[in-house]
Amino acid sequence: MSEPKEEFNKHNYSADSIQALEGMEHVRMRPSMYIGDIGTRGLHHLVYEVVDNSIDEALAGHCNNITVIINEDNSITTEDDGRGIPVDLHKKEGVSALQVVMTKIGAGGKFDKDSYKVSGGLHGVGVSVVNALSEHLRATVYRDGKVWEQEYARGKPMYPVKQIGESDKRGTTVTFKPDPIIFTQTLEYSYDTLASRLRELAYLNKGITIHLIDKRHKKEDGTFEGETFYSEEGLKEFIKFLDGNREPLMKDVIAFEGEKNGVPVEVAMVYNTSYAENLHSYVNNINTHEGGTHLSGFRRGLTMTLKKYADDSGMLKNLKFEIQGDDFREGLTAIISVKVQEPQFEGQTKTKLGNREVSASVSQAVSEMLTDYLEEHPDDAKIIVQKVMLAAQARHAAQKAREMVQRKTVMSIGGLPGKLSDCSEQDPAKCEVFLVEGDSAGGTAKQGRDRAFQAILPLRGKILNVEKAMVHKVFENEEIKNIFTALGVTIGTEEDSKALNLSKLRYHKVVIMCDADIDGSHIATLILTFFFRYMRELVENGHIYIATPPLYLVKKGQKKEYAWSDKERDAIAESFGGSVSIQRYKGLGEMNAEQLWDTTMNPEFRTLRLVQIDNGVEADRVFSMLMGDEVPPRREFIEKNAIYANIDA
Ligand code: 0RA
Repeated sequence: MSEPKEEFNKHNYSADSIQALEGMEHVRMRPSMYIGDIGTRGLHHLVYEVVDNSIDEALAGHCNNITVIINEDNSITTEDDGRGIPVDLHKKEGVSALQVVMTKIGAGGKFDKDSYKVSGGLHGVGVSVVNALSEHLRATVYRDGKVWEQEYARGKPMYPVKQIGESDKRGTTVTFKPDPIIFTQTLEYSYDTLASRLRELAYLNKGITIHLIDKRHKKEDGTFEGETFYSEEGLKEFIKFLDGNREPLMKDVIAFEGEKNGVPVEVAMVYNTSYAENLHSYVNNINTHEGGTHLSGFRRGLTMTLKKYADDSGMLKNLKFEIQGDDFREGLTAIISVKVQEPQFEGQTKTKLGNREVSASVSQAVSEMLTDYLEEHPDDAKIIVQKVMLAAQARHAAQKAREMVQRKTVMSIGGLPGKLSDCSEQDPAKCEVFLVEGDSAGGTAKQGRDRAFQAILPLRGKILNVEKAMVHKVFENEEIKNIFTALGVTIGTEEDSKALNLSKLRYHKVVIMCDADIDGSHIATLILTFFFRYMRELVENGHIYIATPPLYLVKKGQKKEYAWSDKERDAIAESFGGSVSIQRYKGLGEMNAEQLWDTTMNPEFRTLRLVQIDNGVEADRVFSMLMGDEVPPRREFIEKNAIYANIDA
């Protein structure tokens, strides 16, 4: 066995390696700068960062299989069958290339600029960041018949890269355990979160096999929980998966794949019977939910091609309305994926593509694929044009309804909904509004609140299911109009009928407060669907919360404590000892004002759950499933996920 030719001596670090060390220290001091946050998102981001490197190997044509293992102790192992990280001496750094990749921030993995590297997470920071934020990491490289290894403690090499054996395998295996000093909120990996992202990656990069194995959960047959993601057809299959709960208007998914002006472009789209527009775009496998030039290129290509087809077909002769861009996208689900060598990301969350040249590439790709499709499928073409005409008609109706909402909001002072019990504080940053299910719970909340900064808006019964309603129905709905006016949010500008104006937002915390039962969680889901579809930025900016009322009150004599789960209830009962009385809260209405304040509204003691969108595509699919027509998948999902399911039985 041989050692790489290098000096490993803490007294003779080169200037560069001292810099590397400082870089790693900086990551530990300012982790959010590199991975977004140090909560559950950042924790999962570590996995994506390593997997991105394996995906790069696959895109370069050197890797077919990637495996992600959640180990029993919540450490992660990723394996790939790529070329393996080089282990030879890195001339400039004077140590093994492996050590450079693992300890130098911004080395990014690849040394030659020409290599075809396009992936790289939102922050695209490289495995060294994962290393810096792990209490322990082991990198094993299978390359040229040999096996090499190096381990690190909080990013620092524990020994020089060494050969540990021989093998004809090829690839890289990395095992890391996130550092509890950094990740103070949670160290537990979510199977579902990882599965959604890996599934997405498999659709975005067809032909790669990605395994997920959860060693924390052994099944009855002795194997572990897990899934394999593989897509033969890429985006076409992604659309089918995404739109599985919607009814398609056409036989086939329309798809394009190719290179336009040096930009690899993939597009897939389908029309369905819904009224929602579902466009998802990616740059280098990153979901660009703020859109950008690739998305505007898609829109332009779509509008121009369909308009031309409709004009030529003569179907528009008797149309009394002018058709607008929006009208072409009602009931449209589409995915646009481009690979850009030097992407410029802009926008609040740096998920908006700025590269000008990409717009024309996508627009041309769409024109080509759509023109061909319409010519070959005249029946589908007719259905699409009819759908567009209906959308134009509905938009005119919606416009009127929207102007009503608008007018009400503008009159703001004195124009607030009668049902809103406002707070006295004027600074939105300090204000909260509780959206409360039902007038009676609304009454209790009104008594229990701190009126200085807490407002109450009671909502009557089940609010409108916006997933199934046409846009103008949504804007005509009394409860929804109240939400817009109470929050001070307006929608629609000259250029974009769906643009939100949040500049007059009246509360920075919007809290959904519903009963802790199946009905309550259904209502909460309806309200969330509304926010997701019509005020998504409010969700993205972290303004939407869910209140968590307790499920039980455990009493013995003077002693009383609330419980939020069966487990907690039993633990409290045991600590009280002897016979205790247990009251189960079926709904908010069973609590008095003081109890509601103590448990659910008082910032000192309550738990608010922040609503976050981890994976926009998955969220879209889940909402379309929960609120759509198909009952069986909805039931299955609720049974699997409803935390309230068992207490209602
Ligand atoms: C640097 C250079 C090369 C590959 C890699 C890094 C690499 C990194 C990771 C991380 C996980 N799996 C990986 N696989 C490869 C190019 C290798 C060459 O030119 O031989």
